[in-house]
Amino acid sequence: MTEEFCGTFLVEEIESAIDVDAVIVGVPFEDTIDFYTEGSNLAPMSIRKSSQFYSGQGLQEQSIHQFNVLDFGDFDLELTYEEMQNQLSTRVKTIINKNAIPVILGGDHSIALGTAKGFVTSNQKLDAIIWIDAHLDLMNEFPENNKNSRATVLKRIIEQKLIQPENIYFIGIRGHNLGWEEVEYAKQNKMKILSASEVKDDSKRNKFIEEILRKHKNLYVSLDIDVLDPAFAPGVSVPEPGGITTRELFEITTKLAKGIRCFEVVEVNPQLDINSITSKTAANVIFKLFDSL
Ligand SMILES: [Mn+2]
Repeated sequence: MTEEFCGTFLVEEIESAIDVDAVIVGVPFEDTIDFYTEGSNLAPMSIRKSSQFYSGQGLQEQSIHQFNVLDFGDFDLELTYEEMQNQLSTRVKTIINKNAIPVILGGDHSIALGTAKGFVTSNQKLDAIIWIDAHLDLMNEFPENNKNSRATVLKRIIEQKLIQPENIYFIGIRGHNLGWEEVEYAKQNKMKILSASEVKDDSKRNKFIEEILRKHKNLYVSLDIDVLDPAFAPGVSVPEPGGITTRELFEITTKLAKGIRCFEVVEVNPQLDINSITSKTAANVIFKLFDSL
């Protein structure tokens, strides 16, 4: 049985819905590459369950309870990459065309190709992608011979011309797990990077976000939860030490909130988690978003 995200209403279709502010969509898709530990396909249900642990109400009046938020449940588990992309892009497009915000629960990061396609085919213009992540996800193939993994997905989004590379902003990049080819690719194509250590600098962080909001209106924010330090989010497939704090992530999403037209959180891996803290954190990022919309 599907348990809805706290503060939302479970629905089986959204075509007939009116005055919707946001729609939760679960995409329990995970590639079958041996390199990664399985488990991110368990994330949508785990995040929903974790959300039920909370009231959803914070210190300020505005909360998820002031909005009409629907929960569309999860996609089937057994979809191929192609099928998942088609279903996700159709759903994202339908939601954006209703002037509502898709709030997508992944899944691994490879789902983002479907999200980006959905945004681009909607009646809204995709102005910028904000990739909040420890990694660039710009590898051509990773692992070898695989062009559709969580490490290559942003490269595919660019190749399919869904976004101009200079309208891509990275937040939280770090570690020693990057490919030199992707670092060069990002630089050559003038993508903007706020590294994890720069996130720590309040003025640098605020300047970076203000520039995004000054230049762009309709944002697609793709949050890979491994941007957080593994101490804050241990349940991820590719942990990188030296990450940002949950508090810093809240600062970032709060500031970006007004520009967000599409939001996703990916890479929660309940199989590797400790006391569901990563799922609970993901649920709270979503609560926090509604506090500031
Ligand atoms: Mn990623």
